[in-house]
Formats: sequence, structure tokens, C-alpha cells
Amino acid sequence: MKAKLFAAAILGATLALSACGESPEQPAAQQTTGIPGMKISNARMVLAPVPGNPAAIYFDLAYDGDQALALNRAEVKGAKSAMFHDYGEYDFKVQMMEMLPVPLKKGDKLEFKPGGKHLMAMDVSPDLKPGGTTEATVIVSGGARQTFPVEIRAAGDER
Ligand SMILES: [Cu+2]
Repeated sequence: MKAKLFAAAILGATLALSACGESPEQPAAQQTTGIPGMKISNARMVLAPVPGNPAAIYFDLAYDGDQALALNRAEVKGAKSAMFHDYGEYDFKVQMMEMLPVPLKKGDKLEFKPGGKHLMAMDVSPDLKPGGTTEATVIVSGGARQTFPVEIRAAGDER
């Protein structure tokens, strides 16, 4: 009798869990967030020495999804706009420029790092302070988005 009750309780909990997972009351934003197979880690924002100047965001990206994508847009919470930058040779000088869309296919790994590809946040709010966190969102061809937490560092901190 006791065992039967126990089993019923487990069954009840399982039902409740799956019902919760399939709940249609989830906000729409949560259902469209996340790019299947994409993992983003080690994300950090390095603030400019002068407050309000553009801040660079670096992160590691691994893609293991089946669909081929192109990465070309991003948004940063607390910044008016954000764009991907890369370094390239132009006019016989190496300089920072807008990044061309990066194709992503299964198994690709990409490092956004100092001196290479990075995400630049423009008009950064003074509310973004070293030691805090913000959120960035990458957007790929087709409009799928993935949001991830970003640690905020001061200009002189390790990048
Ligand atoms: Cu830049």
C-alpha cells in the first residue's frame, strides 16, 4: 500500500514536470532564443578607458548544429548598438573594420579575441560597471538568436 502511494507520487511529479515543460504560457521570447548546436562561453566585455567610448566583447563560440549559418549581427544590453569588427589590411595599414558575415558549419570553433574578431558595443551605458554582468545576443542568417551572459571588466584588466 505504501509502495503504491509512493509510485503514484512519483508519477504525479513526472506528469507535473512534463506538463510544465510544455506549458504554452512561456513567454514567446524564450522559445525563439537559442540556436541549436551553438555554445558560447568565456564572454567578457572590456570597457574603454574613457567612459562612454566603445567597449570590446570577446568570447568563444562552438557550433555543432546541422544547419549551415552565417553570423553577422549582435545586440548588447546596455549599449545603443553593437557590431562585429575584425582587423584587416586596408590602405596598407592593419586596421579595425566591420566584419564580413562568418559562415558557420557543424564542428566550427571561433575565438573572438583581442587583436582579432570581436564584438564592439557602442554608446555604453554608465550602468555597465566592472565586476558586473550584461547580456549579448548574436543573430544569424534567418534571424535565430542566442543570448549569453557577459562579464564586465575594467579597461586595464586581463582580457
Ligand atoms: Cu572594434
